[in-house]
Amino acid sequence: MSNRCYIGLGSNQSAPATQLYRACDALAALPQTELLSCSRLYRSAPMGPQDQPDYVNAVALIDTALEPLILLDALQRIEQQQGRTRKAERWGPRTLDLDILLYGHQQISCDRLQVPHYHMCARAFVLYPLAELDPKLTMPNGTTLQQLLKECPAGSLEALADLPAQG
Ligand code: A4P
Ligand code: MG
Repeated sequence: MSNRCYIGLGSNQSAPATQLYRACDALAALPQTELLSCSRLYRSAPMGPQDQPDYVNAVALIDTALEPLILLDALQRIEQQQGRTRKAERWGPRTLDLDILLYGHQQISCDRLQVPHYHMCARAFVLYPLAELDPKLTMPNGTTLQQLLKECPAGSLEALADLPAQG
């Protein structure tokens, strides 16, 4: 069975846009997974500690037969392959962050995985790229993406470039 999943991509180190392009290629290469679409890239000021570079973010839509925790393992491997080192500092700089935003309409809560991704509903750098991919999206709890956008100003968010189309 396949599941439509939205993946949040973020980077603020080592050529962030290039990191996101590479990550999209890596998503497309995952087993039992098809990359359906990617949003444009967006730049925004860092949320959290301010003494770090601006972030580049995007959202990708995949269709996958990988179970949620297997998908999480795969995403963490991609992060590691792209030089991510986990530090104690919360919300610190990183070469690549891949978050499972939505996994079909499932709500998942276990030690390693919280879906929908916590705080995604109030983050402009998640909601605006998501709206590009599916403006009519509804959260598993019934809240519409349009309702969330109304309560989430774009702030410093700025659209940059298209990610290349994937077949
Ligand atoms: N985890 C739980 N749920 C999930 C999920 N849905 N997807 C667990 C992915 N992982 C999930 O993540 C810590 C643990 O969360 C994982 O081991 C997994 O089991 P992490 O990637 O190691 O840590 P983190 O990313 O530093 O922590 P956190 O709290 O997830 O950070 P965020 O929320 O990702 O924020 N500013 C801008 N403008 N743009 C950004 O993208 N990102 C951050 C990081 C800070 N400021 C930012 C941005
Ligand atoms: Mg993360």
